[in-house]
Amino acid sequence: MSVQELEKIFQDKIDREVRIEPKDWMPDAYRKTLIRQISQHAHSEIVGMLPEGNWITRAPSLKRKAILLAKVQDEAGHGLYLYAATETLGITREQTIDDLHSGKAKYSSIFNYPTITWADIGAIGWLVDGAAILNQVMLCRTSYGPYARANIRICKEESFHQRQGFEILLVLSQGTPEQKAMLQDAVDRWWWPSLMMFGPRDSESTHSDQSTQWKIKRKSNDELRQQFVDMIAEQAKILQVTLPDPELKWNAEKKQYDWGEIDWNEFWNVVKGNGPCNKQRLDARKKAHDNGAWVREAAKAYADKRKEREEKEIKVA
Ligand code: BYC
Repeated sequence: MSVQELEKIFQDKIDREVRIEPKDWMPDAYRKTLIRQISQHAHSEIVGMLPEGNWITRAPSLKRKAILLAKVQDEAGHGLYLYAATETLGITREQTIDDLHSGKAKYSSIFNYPTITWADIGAIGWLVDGAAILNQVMLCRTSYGPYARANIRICKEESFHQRQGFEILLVLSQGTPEQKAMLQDAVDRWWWPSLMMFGPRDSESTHSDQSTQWKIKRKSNDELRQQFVDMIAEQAKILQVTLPDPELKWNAEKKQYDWGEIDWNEFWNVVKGNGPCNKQRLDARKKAHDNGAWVREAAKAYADKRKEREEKEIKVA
């Protein structure tokens, strides 16, 4: 069969909403796009453990500490489902992780900002997990089976993450003037970076058109961002916080919020590696990977021994 015929069968499947599975034929560019996006998603989950992990030892109570520990562990689990999904596309986990460490692969810009106060942990749950859910709910229906199924599991845990963040902030919003100020300061710092999570404007997005045709993406960067603003602007009223955008205003005609301009220079600067914590995050990941080398060696030695023993047993039988 010619490549054109195979491509036609592939696109027909996508158009009929049939999921693509690892052993199905797929165009090289589809495979490459998925490896890029799923591995970057996995890296975001793993690097994303660092800003919150920073507060595990300083959580204000035993209950808060237990919840935060569970959340950070969930993020590790998400990373693992996603690395496994990436491997189904024919790339090794080692290569994927090397690409992160060498700076070739990206991870979400949001994790390059510092967590300065306890309110930042609430703001991450509310805003960062809130933004991630909108994107990941869409990805539950993405055309590649293993990625869609990983996102279904992720979303179940992610909704708990957002609620725990909102609840942290709700408690602060009913606290002392200092606590209220700490809440407002965290929202001021996390609002714009959260909007940047959805990626560049549609007109600047390099992959969107093709990814939409392949149904990897089902909503555009700008559509999801607008959905996020409309959701958060309402929830902010309950927390009695102001979102730091003087242009934010309900537009009754459009039935959505109008809002100001993202600082795209800041976004690209962070994406290119020059954000406040990029170096610190990558250094921490590399150090953790190096420190874990002996665990990987021991696991491999054990697996080799087991295989050898099983082969011997088969021979004897
Ligand atoms: N940061 O053509 P575009 C979590 C890059 S973690 C950095 O629109 P696409 C959590 C983009 O990669 C979950 N780079 O791309 C964890 C591309 O560059 P390359 C995070 C960005 O792929 C712990 C270029 O800009 N979620 O929830 O069509 C604690 C052009 O963009 C960003 C995911 O990872 C960015 N923000 O659309 C708490 C979702 N945005 O690759 C929470 C999975 C864009 O050509 N990813 N770029 O060098 C996606 O859904 C899509 O990849 C995006 C971008 C919507 C992000």
